[in-house]
Amino acid sequence: MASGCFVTVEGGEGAGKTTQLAFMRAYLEQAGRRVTPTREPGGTPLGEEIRALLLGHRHDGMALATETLLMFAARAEHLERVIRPALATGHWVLCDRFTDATYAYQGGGRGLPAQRIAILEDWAQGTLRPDLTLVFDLPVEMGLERVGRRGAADRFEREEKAFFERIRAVYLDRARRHPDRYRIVNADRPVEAVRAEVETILAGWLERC
Ligand code: T5A
Repeated sequence: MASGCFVTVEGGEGAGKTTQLAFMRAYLEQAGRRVTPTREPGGTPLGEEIRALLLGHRHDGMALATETLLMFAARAEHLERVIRPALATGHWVLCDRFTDATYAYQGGGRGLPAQRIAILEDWAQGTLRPDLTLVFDLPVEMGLERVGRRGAADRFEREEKAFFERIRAVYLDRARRHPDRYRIVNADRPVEAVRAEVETILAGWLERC
């Protein structure tokens, strides 16, 4: 059976990833594809427990190495139990954040050298990389305003604006350096306009997976 397509969605806080991922799922299912939607950190029972440790406030100030290794611990479990099995049975895997988020947040945001992340990436993933990564881009203030309306901030959402500017810069840099894999989507538009562009991108990939 053909391997499925591995699609990740990335971007800063409140970029609309979760909103668009639901539309992406519906679009692909209508096109007759089998889809596994999932997210990081999380996506497995163990991963969701790790997510609670990472996003909650019980361990405010955890060491950067701890934070990074927990992201990859959740990711290793996710790859083994969900992502690889789904791809192997021909599913499209739609993942709300993946390793680009580690480069952006722990690398750009917190200053961990990218080479360290690359070592963990190679170890946990082997040669597996997303086929397509959509980077939802919008001004930092706008994304924070969107998530601010939701109420209590998680451990990352409490960071200062400069932290999110560095994250945005890493995403844009990675996307521009590898245009074959990444698509930058202007997320500073109404939901339906973003959706239309995303569906056009996906339409171009239906032939490939
Ligand atoms: N993280 C994650 C790391 O540090 N390293 C890693 O390796 C990984 C994998 C995850 C956190 O973990 C960090 C990054 C994150 O800080 P999360 O709660 O999953 O935490 O955070 P996000 O992925 O940022 O999820 P959010 O829900 O905050 O943002 P989304 O999914 O981008 O946005 P969404 O769709 O929920 O929309 C937010 C709000 O905006 C509205 C929606 O209705 C909603 O109210 N909205 C729009 N409003 C106007 N116009 C549009 N086009 C809109 N689209 C959505």
